[in-house]
Amino acid sequence: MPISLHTPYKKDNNMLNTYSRRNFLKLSAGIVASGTALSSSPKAHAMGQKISKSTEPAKLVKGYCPFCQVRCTYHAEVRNGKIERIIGDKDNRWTGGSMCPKGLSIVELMESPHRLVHPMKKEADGSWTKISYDEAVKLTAQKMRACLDTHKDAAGDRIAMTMPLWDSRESELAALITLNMAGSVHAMPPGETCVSTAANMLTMMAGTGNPTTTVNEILNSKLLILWGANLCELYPAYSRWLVMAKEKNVQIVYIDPRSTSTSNFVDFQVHPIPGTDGVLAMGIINYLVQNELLDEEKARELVPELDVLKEDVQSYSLEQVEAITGVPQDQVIKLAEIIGKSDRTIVWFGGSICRYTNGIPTVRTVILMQGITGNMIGEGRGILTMHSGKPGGEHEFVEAMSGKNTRAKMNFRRLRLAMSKKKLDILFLNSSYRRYPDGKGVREAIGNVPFVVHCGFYMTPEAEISHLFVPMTFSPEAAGSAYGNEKETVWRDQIVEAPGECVTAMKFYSDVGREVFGDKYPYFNTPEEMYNKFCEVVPSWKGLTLERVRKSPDGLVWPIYEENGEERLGCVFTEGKLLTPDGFMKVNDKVFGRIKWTAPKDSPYAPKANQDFPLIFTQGKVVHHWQHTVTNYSPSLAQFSQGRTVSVHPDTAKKYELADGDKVYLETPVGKTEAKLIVSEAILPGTVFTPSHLCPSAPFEQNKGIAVNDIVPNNWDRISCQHNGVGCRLTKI
Ligand SMILES: Nc1nc2c(c(=O)[nH]1)N[C@H]1C(S)=C(S)[C@@H](COP(=O)(O)OP(=O)(O)OC[C@H]3O[C@@H](n4cnc5c(=O)[nH]c(N)nc54)[C@H](O)[C@@H]3O)O[C@H]1N2
Ligand SMILES: Nc1nc2c(c(=O)[nH]1)N[C@H]1C(S)=C(S)[C@@H](COP(=O)(O)OP(=O)(O)OC[C@H]3O[C@@H](n4cnc5c(=O)[nH]c(N)nc54)[C@H](O)[C@@H]3O)O[C@H]1N2
Ligand code: SF4
Ligand SMILES: [Mo]
Repeated sequence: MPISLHTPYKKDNNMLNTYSRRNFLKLSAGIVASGTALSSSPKAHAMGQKISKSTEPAKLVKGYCPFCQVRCTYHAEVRNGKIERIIGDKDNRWTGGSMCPKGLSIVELMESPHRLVHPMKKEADGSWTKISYDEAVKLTAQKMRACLDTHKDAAGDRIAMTMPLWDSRESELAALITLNMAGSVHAMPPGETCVSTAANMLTMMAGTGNPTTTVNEILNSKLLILWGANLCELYPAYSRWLVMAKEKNVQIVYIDPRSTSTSNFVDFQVHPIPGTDGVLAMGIINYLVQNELLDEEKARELVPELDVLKEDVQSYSLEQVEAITGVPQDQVIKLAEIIGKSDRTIVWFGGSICRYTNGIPTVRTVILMQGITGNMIGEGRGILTMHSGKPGGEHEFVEAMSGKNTRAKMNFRRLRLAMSKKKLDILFLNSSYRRYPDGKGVREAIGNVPFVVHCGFYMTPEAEISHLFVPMTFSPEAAGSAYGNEKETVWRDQIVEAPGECVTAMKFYSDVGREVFGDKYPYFNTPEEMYNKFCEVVPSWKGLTLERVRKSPDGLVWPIYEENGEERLGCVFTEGKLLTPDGFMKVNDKVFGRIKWTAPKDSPYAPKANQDFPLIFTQGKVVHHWQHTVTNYSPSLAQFSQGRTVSVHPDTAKKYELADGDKVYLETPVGKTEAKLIVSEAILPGTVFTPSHLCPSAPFEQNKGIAVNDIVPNNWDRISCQHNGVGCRLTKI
């Protein structure tokens, strides 16, 4: 029998305590104030430790956190070549000077005894040999030259790269230039596995792939909808914006199947069954139409095809919405009334609404909802996203430096196929491969590539499957620029020296490029040199000069077209029009057709679902870890992990005769892993949640675990890789 998905939801008021957030915050404060030793490992250095007795005066150097897109800026106190303290920059208007322990863990990660600081080459028998940096560059260049000589013009399709959230824009640009010089355009951005559906749909429907406004505008709004955006845990330093919004009486609504720390800041939360947000949005639009809460004339100003939309949503009655989303009708009415009555609404998209096979229609419907209610353009209106904000100009620059390339770009799916068919010669693996669904299949595909280079920090699963390892600098060890969620560009100076032969990706790719292409390669000696050239070449960067960016405590918001031009915050539709070619939003799209919702693939509530897997699988990020790799090497952060856990509602536990603390197998149709059961009212009945950060090579037991994507099938929506919504089951061990 399928599990009831309509059990009334009760909020777990003890959630914050059980999550030990208090300890977490205490830790954060402790590190900032004193650098107190909090390490759980005798081997490791604590964050900001090794305070020297020398009287050498401390130096303050500006930096920024390399992790989440809040991009906290800080001053590092440096003495005797070591960071003693990291102090959040109180003049940063986005963060107010706060930082979270992930950012502060950078010192520990840099000083980790597990860090690899020399290039290594894998021998035929699988053992590693230490080599020099010059040898690593020469070996890579030789492989690249051989590929170019053998395959000529076709070589461009035999070389590819996966990209991380880089230590700096200059590293990313150098990597792209080297790739482009070899004729390849096959660089896989992390965005592809992230919020790319939201970014692409925003481009298609509003003409900008970025957030359409900046976070300060929520203070001008009347309603903020956090649609699957777990803001407090995933952008911790942004919680203050929710506090400020509440002080201004902005109503805050949260849509998430789980209660999280974010729930404590909101006025109203609905808990849809995972993957059904599209139906919720269609139901809301239908309700607005049926109950005359929509000014149709105004709606047509941005959405001339309103009648088509009305037709697409008309079957989503309140009964139908409740049946599919599990949200009780009175809550759907309440939500629709709140939305219908607000003339200043900002929607903040979480990545989760992209992480299902029906991400495209879901995102489109919510954007249309903003469009028809007059909430796309102007103060206090628009759409924000988690991870976006990337300023434009990169392609212009890469082309200007290394020529146009008209080759059609593969997505990761096609690249994976090329690897399986042994059609790829060189892979620059600059990310985890564990970020893609069906991690085991991806690993197997990479196994067919004869030369895999991994740039990284530790002996991770990616290093293990590579032929060449090149050690990278952590962010305080080199200068460079980066961007944050508000499209703000920040600059950091070099704070300390890098150990061993660690280099920036900028240096490695530039050195390989020069070795292969000689003087034809556009070589920059320093990140400063490249940054200045960028501003010279890309018109939208003319006003983002290094001098200005360096001075600013929180970065400058892109674009600024004039030298000394004014920085613009807020709505990007400055002319009062969308940036699409005709200024309208489409309902019947040439590529994606009309708005239509289908259940996520392999979901237990899809038609013809496999009833052997009756629970809905979801996973996601946790406040105390950054992605799936590096922070797993921080002892201080490890103490907040509990290993592989799986959370379920008490009703679910009862139904399957499971109890809190039980050891269970979490199993999907493609694999299983051991987990510890957490019974909590913070999650919707019928759904399971497991954290995504664990890493098989983590040096701490609490962080060790198979990659969660090893048990996620190879299902995507047409743009984003999707990770959620598949059926799963729990069995007691
Ligand atoms: N601590 C920490 N912070 C991070 C990161 C990190 O690794 N660690 N990574 C950064 C990056 S790159 C990104 S892209 C962002 C991602 O930020 P988010 O997209 O906010 O992150 P997720 O944890 O994937 O999902 C957020 C919430 O979606 C809920 N959810 C799951 N399924 C559904 C659904 O079907 N509908 C709705 N409405 N909600 C659902 C989950 O319960 C979860 O609470 O976080 C950034 N911040
Ligand atoms: N199961 C599951 N999968 C997910 C997600 C999830 O929540 N759950 N989230 C998705 C999202 S939102 C994202 S953004 C992606 C993130 O996925 P990834 O970008 O793969 O993230 P990481 O696990 O941090 O791995 C990055 C690796 O890149 C390398 N690296 C880091 N910094 C640098 C650098 O400056 N230079 C170079 N050369 N290398 C560097 C390090 O070796 C590190 O191991 O994962 C996606 N996949
Ligand atoms: S909130 Fe984000 S940017 Fe700020 S310190 Fe934490 S991880 Fe880094
Ligand atoms: Mo992301």
